[in-house]
Amino acid sequence: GVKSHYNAASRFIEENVRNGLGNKVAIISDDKTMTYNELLTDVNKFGSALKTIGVENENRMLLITYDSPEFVVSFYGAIKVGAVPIPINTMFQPNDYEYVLNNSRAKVLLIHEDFWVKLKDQRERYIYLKHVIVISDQVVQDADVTDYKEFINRGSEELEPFYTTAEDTGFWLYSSGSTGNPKGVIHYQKNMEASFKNYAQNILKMTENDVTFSASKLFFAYGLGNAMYFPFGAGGTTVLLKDRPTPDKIYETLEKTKPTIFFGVPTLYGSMINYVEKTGKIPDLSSVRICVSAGEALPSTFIQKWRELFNLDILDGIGSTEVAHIYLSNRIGDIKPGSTGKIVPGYEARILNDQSIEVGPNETGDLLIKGESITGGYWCNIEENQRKFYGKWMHTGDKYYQDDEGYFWYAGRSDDMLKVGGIWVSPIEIESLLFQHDKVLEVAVIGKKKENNLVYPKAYIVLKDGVSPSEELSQELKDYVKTNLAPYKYPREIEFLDELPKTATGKVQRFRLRV
Ligand code: 3SK
Repeated sequence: GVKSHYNAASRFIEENVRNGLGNKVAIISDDKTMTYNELLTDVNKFGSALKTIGVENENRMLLITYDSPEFVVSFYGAIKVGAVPIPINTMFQPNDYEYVLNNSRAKVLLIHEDFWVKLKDQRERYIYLKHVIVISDQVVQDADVTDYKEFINRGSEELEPFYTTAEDTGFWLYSSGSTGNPKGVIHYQKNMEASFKNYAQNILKMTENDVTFSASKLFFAYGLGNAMYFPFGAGGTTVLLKDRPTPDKIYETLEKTKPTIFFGVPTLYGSMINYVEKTGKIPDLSSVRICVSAGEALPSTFIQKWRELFNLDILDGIGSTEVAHIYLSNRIGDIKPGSTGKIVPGYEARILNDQSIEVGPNETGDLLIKGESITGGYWCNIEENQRKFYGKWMHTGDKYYQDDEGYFWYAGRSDDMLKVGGIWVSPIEIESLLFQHDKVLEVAVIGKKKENNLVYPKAYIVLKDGVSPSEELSQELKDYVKTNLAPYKYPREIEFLDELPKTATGKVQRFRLRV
């Protein structure tokens, strides 16, 4: 028989209205606010408008939009009718979008016009795409697409949730791989509730009095929890910022909107600290009760500096797109600077050696995680699924050790992936692109550590005969990466070599470049 009814849009939107929070502000965005009543109405309208264009349960919809009410409305509107929203990185390049559109077989694309102008000329390459809905400040005139405002007004204000169960697909996210293309990570309807309970309630003690602000965008798994399903799970309020999260913008937003929880990544905390040191102005963060960092290990100096500047703690943790959110974390009142803290209740961890035997304290091994919010697997990717999942356990790809007191310490990756500014970057992808440049003979990309242990991509390049190294060429190659891949992937440093270190069989010895 069919399992009992559970729909995540009912849980995260409707339930707040049923609980008497209808007139409460759910979203603060630019100078506008949206109450839970208004949000529910728009979710219903969007969901029923999807039905008017023939969208059915399990059909997929790609979202390429800024952090905005439209993101939230369309995400939950799709879930309410049993369809599957897939938020996508807005820093991707057109070939990445072509890949995810075709790989996901999305029927519908919801896109801000700033991104659509870069894609529309190749529409015939998106083989499964039937409908494009464009968000714009103006009325969109193009006959091949539908204007968001016009679209949502087709829908009815009343909408019954589709009969989904907790184990139906709720949403997908795409996660970058060390080789090849991004992988579609399938999350169930129940997974948002599981990570809300495990992390937002147990660790952050989130309640309806909380106002969240995340510098990391909603299309990241980190941002999606921070700024959407955590605050809505608690009946709280989220602050959404459309702009790029620069330190001045972040401080301005913090002072203006007065959140109680702030979420960032280590490089951002670093530049926010620099900004204060440079300008000599201490912004007013008195509304904030706790700050969170994830993405990569937070240098302990940042924890100390932040305390000195703002009298605030930063909780460092680690999560993944596959787990939906954070599974190892420091706790309020229990922070061991430099460590990733302890296991979040609701998850279990194992550290295994090369023979798959569990290691003792202070021994480094591969970290595996088990818990309720973990993905059902990657879409159409048998090989990665077999490599990554082992019964209920998932290989994180991270090396860790646990100290005598039970705190976890990050000890590197088991593959070549780098975290740059909290975002996965594949050195192999950068190498493959640079290799196509007509002046490049050989290339190897590694993660170079700055003095605070944060990592950036560095490329070692052997040039073709007759090409001379120069500052201009170095800039040309950096720009080449910036314009052909998501810009944050470009190598911050390039070193020209006469040859790359290699084994007798010709394999590049990256470890010799890493020193
Ligand atoms: O990068 C992380 O640590 C992270 C945290 C929460 C959710 C998703 C991710 C990738």
